[in-house]
Amino acid sequence: MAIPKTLKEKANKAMGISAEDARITKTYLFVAFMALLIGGLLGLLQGLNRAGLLELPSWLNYYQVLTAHGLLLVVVLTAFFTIGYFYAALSHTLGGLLPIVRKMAWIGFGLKIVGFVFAVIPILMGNASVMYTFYPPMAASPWFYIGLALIVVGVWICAFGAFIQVANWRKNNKGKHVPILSFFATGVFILLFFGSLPVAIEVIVMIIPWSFGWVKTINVMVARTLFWAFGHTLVNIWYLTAVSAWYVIVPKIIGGKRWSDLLTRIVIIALVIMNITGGFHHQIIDPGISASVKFMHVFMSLAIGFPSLMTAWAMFAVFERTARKNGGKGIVGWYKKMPWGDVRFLAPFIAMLAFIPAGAGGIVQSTNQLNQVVHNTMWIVGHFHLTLGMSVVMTFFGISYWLVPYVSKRVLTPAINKLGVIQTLIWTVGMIIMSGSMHTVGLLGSPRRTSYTTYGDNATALGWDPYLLMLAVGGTLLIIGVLLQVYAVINMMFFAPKGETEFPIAEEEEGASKTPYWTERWGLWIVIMLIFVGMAYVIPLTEFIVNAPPGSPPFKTW
Ligand code: HEM
Ligand SMILES: [Cu+2]
Repeated sequence: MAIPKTLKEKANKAMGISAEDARITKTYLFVAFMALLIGGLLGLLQGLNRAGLLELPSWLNYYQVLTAHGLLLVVVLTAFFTIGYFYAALSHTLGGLLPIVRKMAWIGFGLKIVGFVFAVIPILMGNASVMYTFYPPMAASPWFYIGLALIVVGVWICAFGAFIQVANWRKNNKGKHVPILSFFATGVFILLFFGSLPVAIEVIVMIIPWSFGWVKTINVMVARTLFWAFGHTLVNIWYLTAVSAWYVIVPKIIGGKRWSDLLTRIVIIALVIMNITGGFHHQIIDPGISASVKFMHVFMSLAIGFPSLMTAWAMFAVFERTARKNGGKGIVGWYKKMPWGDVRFLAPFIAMLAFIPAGAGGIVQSTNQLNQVVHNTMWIVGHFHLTLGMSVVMTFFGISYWLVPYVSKRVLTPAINKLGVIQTLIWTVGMIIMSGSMHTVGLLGSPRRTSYTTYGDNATALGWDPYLLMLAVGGTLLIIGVLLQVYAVINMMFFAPKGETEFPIAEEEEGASKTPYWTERWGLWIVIMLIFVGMAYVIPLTEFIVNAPPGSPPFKTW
């Protein structure tokens, strides 16, 4: 049994991905980059509007655009990219997808697309301008929420497909460690499943009956809390996906070795265990939550800083070691030996650098007193364009330059690589300008989620104008970046020269110590995670329900 199995795995590695597995990832990535294209264009409209340069027509409301921008980029782009990427990784490292797993990927795909159509029609009709957070008591058409529920179920089916694939491999490879990229995938899909349970309860149990009018009122605090138990986890799912490429892919691209396998696995386990428990840092201003519970959530949020610092350390250790091996000299002179002209390195490298100010901003927001200053201002929008729009998305861009050719059986040409380098620089400058002016104008009091207004020519509001103009300048550069990136993906998917592209996975260092087998005890990690989740949420949710204020009927505020 064991011999044909490994033979099949070897064949899979040597001959590249099977056509059926490739089709899954290719389709998921295609949808992800279409979401980037449409979402980016909507972002430009918002940016121009906020700068006072563009008045939206009466049939296209600012909040309608904002809802679509958020949903396309926060849900569609990220979910489709993550699943497409990790399914390719599972296929590559575990010897090809099982037929049942392939089927689940397609059923999940169908449900997500149908769900998206259900959600988008009410948005287009102006019946769902509730933004991607859809906080009650704002209420959209029930079909919007039914669409969201279908998307979540579609994601679950993909998560269970991944679990089946990994469990099958473990059964056939008793005592072996799951290959590192599939270990990352396991962590990500566990978080996706457990993290989306709360939002599924919010949408299916609470909001859908309420928006249909079957129940009259809703408990707003419970709904918000369930949303952020999910929303905060989602953020860290993106992060863990990006981090997987930093640990495993980037070292290979620069010709180096991976950092300690054991410590990498510990970072993954720590992120899975501690993630869901941080949700209240999005609700620091919310009433009815005791200071001690908020403090605990903030503590847990900051605890995630620890594995992040380990990551930063690990990355620079790998860079320096590799550069010195290639003849790099001096305390910092070794940086000259890095492959700066290779977009597969440059994009994720800048993404990592962006995480330094992005993480620092996150610590600011998690601090009670500072949160009062920046809450619901444009600062927050600056923050997540830096974290998601730069750290995460630029890593995804970097991945696309080998993953798209890999699944399309084509190659990255020097011309597209050059285009990618230019794209990376444009995106970097655009994001720095846009996010920088968002942070600044937020500190000056400009609110987020507010279309252009001068508040009757109030002096403070007029003082925001120069920054909002810079925001639009950054946004214009970004849309050029979007167009170049989508062009590169389409080219690599359908037009680049045929050929084999490698799935780059770095080896462990020679003489690395053996990773202990306890790292594979996912059952135990899940139990510990659930204990943490219980600690964080049982008491406040019980209080919200037992001492509930009067519930709220639905409101259409737009
Ligand atoms: C062409 C590039 C982009 C431009 C010009 C742009 C611009 C903007 C602007 C002006 C806002 C609204 C500010 C407000 O009124 O609150 C916004 C919101 C947002 N953007 Fe972007 N953005 C771009 C790309 C992205 C990307 C790549 C992502 C994530 C992957 C992203 C995620 C978001 C999110 C989550 C919101 C918040 C929506 C809400 O508050 O409901 N954006 N963007
Ligand atoms: Cu968070």
